Amino acid sequence: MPFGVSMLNRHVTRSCGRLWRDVPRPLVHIRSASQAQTGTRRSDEEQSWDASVGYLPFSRASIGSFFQQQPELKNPFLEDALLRGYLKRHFPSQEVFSDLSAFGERVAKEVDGWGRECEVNPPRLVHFDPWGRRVDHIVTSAAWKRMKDLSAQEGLVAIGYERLFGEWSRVYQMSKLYIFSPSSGLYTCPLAMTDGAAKVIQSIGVSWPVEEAYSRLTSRQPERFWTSGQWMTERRGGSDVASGTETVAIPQTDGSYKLHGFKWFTSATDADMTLTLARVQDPTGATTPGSKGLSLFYAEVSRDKDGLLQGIEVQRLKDKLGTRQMPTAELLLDGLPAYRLSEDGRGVASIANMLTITRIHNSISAAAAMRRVVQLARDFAARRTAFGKLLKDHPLHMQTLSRMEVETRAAFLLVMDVCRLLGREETGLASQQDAHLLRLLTPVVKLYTGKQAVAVVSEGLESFGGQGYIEDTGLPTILRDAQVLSIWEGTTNVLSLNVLRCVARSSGLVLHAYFSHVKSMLAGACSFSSLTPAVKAVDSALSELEAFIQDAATRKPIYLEQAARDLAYSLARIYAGALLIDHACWKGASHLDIYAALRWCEQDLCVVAAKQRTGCYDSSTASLDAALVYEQPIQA
Ligand code: UCC
Repeated sequence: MPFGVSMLNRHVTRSCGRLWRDVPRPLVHIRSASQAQTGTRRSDEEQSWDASVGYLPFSRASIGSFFQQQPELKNPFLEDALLRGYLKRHFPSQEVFSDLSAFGERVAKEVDGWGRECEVNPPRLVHFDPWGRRVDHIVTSAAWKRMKDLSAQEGLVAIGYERLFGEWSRVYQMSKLYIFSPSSGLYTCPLAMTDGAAKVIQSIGVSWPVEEAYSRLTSRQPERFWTSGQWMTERRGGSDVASGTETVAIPQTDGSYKLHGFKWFTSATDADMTLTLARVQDPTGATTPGSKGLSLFYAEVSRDKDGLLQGIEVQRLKDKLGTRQMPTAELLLDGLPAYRLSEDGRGVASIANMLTITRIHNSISAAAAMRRVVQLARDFAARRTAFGKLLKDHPLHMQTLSRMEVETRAAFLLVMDVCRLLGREETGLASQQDAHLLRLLTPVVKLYTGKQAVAVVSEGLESFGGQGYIEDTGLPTILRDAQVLSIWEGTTNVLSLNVLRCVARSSGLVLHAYFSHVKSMLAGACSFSSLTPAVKAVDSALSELEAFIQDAATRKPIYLEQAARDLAYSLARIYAGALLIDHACWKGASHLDIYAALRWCEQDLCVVAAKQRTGCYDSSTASLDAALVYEQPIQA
C-alpha cells in the first residue's frame, strides 16, 4: 500500500472509529478486503479494531465469504408432481413407482455426474496407431461407457419390448427415459436409434440375419447389449432423403451386399450396428433414382483380426454446437458388408418405423429438458436472495417460472399421449382412430416440443442470472443440447410438410380422428365449471381449425404449404389444451392442474386461423415474403 494511503486509512480509522462501528458489515468487509488485496500486514491497531467491533477478520479477504448456493438436483421422479400424477392416474400397476423412485435417486446422486463427465471429456478420434496404421478409433469417456451398461441394466430399451405392463409398457419406458435424459450425457441419442432399430426389425420380422441383433438391442445384460446407428444423412442433406442418397449397394454372390457411399452425419458412431439406406446397383451398374430406388440395409460395425474397421473409414468427428458428449462422424463406406432388410425400393417406408420411435424419443428429451430446467430454477429461487428477499418471493419471478411450468406440462402430456398410443398399437389394442392419431401426432409433437424446449430452457437459463451463462455450472449445456431437438429427426418445416402428407395420404382420416378425440376429451369436462373458460377456448379454437381446413381444401396446394407450420402449431396447442383439461378432470387432480389448463388455454390456440385472417397465406404474401428477405439496399 502506498505510504499516503496507509496514513489516510489510519487517520480515518482513528477519527471515525466510533462512526464506523455503526456502519453495516458489508462496508467493513470492503475495507478489510482492500487492505488484504494490497498484501500488507495489518497493524495491531487495526486488528484490535476488528476485535472491538466483534468482527472476525477474513482469512482470505480477497474473495470474501459469501458464495451463492448452487441449485441442487433432487430426485427428478419424486420432484415431479405431474409425472407422478399422470402415472397414478393411468398406470394399472404401482410396481413401477418404486423402480422409478430408485432410478430417480440414482440419477440425482450418481448418473448426473457421469453426464457431466461425458460433456467435459468429449469423444475424440484417433486416426492412426503409433506405427502409422489407420485404426479410426473413436475414444469415448469412461462415463459414456458406464451409460451403456446402465442403459442395459435399467432396461431403457428392453422395457418397451418385454411389455410386462401391456399397453402401458411404453409409458413406463419413456417415463424412465424422461427422468434419465437430462443427466444422460446424450446417451439417449444412441438409445433412441437402438429402440428404433429394434422396432424396425420387429416390424420386418425377427429372423436371420437380424435375430441376434434384435436380442442384443433389447437385452438387459450389459455384456450383450448393443446400440444401433441410423445413417440416413449424406452430403446433399438429411431432409430430402430420396434425392440425397448416393450410397450404392453392390450385390454379392452369397446374397449379401457391399455398400459404397459417404454418410455425412452419423450419430453415436461408436454403435455396434446400423440401419441405413442405399440404392441397389443392377448388373450394368445402374440404380433407380428417387424414393423408389432406396432400400433398407443392416450392417454390423466390426473390426478384422488386426483391429481395422471393416469397410468403413471415419473421416472426422463433427464439431457441433451441442451434443458434444456424443460422437457424430462423417463416414466413408468402402465395401461395408450389409444385408438388405426391406423389399427393393421400400427403404423409406421401412425405416419410417424407426423415425416414429426416434421422434418420440426426441419429444421425450425435449419435455425432459424443460422439466429439468424448471426443477433447477425453482430450487435456485428458494436459495437466492435479491432486493432483500428470496427470488421465490418475487411475484414476477414466480410468474415467469409458472409460465415455464405450464409449457412443460403441456409438452409432457403431449408426448405421453403419443407414448400411450404407441403402446396400444404395439399390443394390438389400437383402434383405427388410435392408429391415425399416432401417425398425425408423432411429427406434430416432435416439432412443437422441439421449439418449446429451446424457448423454455433459454428462459430457464435467464432465471439464474449471469450464472446461467457460465459454462461450468452445466446450465449452458442444457440449452446447447436443446437446440438440436428441432433440427435432427426432421426440422420443423420438414415435419410440418410431413403432417400435410399424412393428411393427404389418409384422405383426411387422421384429422377426423383428431377432431373426434379432442371433442370426446372436452365432453368429459363439461360438468367442471372451474374449467369452463378453458373448455370454451379449446372448443372455439377447434371450430376455427375446422373452418380453416374446409377453406384451405378448396385452395391451391401452395396455400396449405404456406400454412403448414402454423397448422401444425395449432394442432399441437389445441390438443395440449384438451389433454390439460382432461387431466384436470381426473379425480386425483389438484386445483393446480385446473390452473395450468386455464393458463394454457389463454393463448391463441388456433394460430393458423388468426394468420389466415391477416392474409398470411395469400399468393401475394408469398412473393412479398421473398422480396422482404432479399431486399437490396438503395444505391446511394
Ligand atoms: O438427423 C439425423 C441425425 C440422427 C441423430 C439421431 C437422433 C435421435 C434423437 C434422439 C433424442 C435424444 S438423421 C436423419 C434426419 N432426417 C429425417 O428425419 C428425414 C426427414 N425427412 C422426412 O421425414 C421425409 O418426409 C421422408 C424422408 C420420410 C420422406 O421422403 P420421401 O422420399 O418423399 O417419401 P414419402 O413419399 O413421403 O414416403 C415414402 C413412404 C410412404 O409409404 P407408402 O409408399 O407405403 O405410401 C410414406 O407413407 O414412407 C411412408 N412414410 C411414413 N410412414 C414417410 N414418412 C413416414 C412417417 N413419418 N411415418 C410413417
